[in-house]
Amino acid sequence: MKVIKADFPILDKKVNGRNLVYLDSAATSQKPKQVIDAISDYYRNNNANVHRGIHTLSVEATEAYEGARKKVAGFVGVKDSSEIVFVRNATEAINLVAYSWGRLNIEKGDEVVVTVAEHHSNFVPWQQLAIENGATLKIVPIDSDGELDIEAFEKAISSKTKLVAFFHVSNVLGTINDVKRLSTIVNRKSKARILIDGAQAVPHMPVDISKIGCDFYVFTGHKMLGPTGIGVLWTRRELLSQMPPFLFGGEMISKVQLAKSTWNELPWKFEAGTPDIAGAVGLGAAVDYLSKIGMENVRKHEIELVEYAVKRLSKIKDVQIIGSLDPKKRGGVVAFNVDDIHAHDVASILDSEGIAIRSGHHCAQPLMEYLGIKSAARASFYIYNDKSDVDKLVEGIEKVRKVFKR
Ligand code: C6P
Repeated sequence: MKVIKADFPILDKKVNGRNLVYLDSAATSQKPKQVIDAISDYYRNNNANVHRGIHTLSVEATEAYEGARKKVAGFVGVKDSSEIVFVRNATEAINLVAYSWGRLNIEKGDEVVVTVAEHHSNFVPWQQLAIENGATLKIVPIDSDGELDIEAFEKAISSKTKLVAFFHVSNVLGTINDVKRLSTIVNRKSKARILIDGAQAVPHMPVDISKIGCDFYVFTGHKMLGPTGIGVLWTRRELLSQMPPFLFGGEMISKVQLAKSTWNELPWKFEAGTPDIAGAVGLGAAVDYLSKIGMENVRKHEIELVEYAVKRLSKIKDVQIIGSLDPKKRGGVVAFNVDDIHAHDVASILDSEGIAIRSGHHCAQPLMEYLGIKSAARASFYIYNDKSDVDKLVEGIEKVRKVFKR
């Protein structure tokens, strides 16, 4: 894959007098000019509210918004685009399920299964639901290689299980779950619903939701070259039809009377108020951009980069890499610690060299507790990174060691 840094205007920026080396795409990706231009073009030429007006601009805006939904559906193997609900982000998608489906279906004595490596967004909503409705939250551990303990996973599922929620790709370990295999286990052992958090998967590898065997799949636009403020919930139509609305008000209604109201068709029943139209347009452009490269090529590129990063980082004295060292088993994130130096110190020295990484608990405090660490530094890669970025990271870490006299 050819790395096209020139498509990403922000990569020309100097940070602390150095060329920016952006290694924080797992937090949010940078945006190519094609996405920035699509959003700007929408506001310049087509801006109006959707589904409301008869006038030309409103028709254009509606076409742009619904066209983006079709693109997104096609990108993840969904045939019926009315199963794609636009929300703000992955977090809102999970909350939508927890509030709408969860509070209706999970009762005292039921069990909800999650893994210890979930992002808070796929942990706290279920923990909260379990507390409120008197259900039990079961937490599946990981092994020393950062892989899910499949035996424990299988054991955790029973006839009492009502929901199983797990990540597709971990934002800390990089671990890629075999989501099809996990879904098969759940479907064989129970009637539980399955929710998959694809926030770190859809931007980085081919994902065909129709082949997984899950019930809910969520992802977020800003990590896949799209703008912030737009995310996606996929659910089967049959399930969506049974679920009550999450938010009430304009757009999501069919008829409002003094005594009662009825709900709009799918997916608009779940899209209350004026949606993020420009966000959807931007996400559509991001999908076009990624499709042109090909997700197989994106994945291949990241395997190469991670392989190189793991090779170089493991040669630095005092660097401990978290998770598997096998690049084929992990996504484009490499979390690490440099001896006992706090990850924030690592990140701020790297920042002084123009290198952006994330540090801290990565919104995965249960995992940090399980691993017995307080924080970690994390470099995460995407299509605009190349091996020279890894080299700069390595030089930066050597500087950290020098500053701390290691
Ligand atoms: N992880 C990270 O730096 P939102 O914020 O809703 O768009 O995405 C939440 C989310 C859910 N699941 C996983 C696996 C994630 O990695 C994230 C976001 C960022 O790791 C920001 S905390």
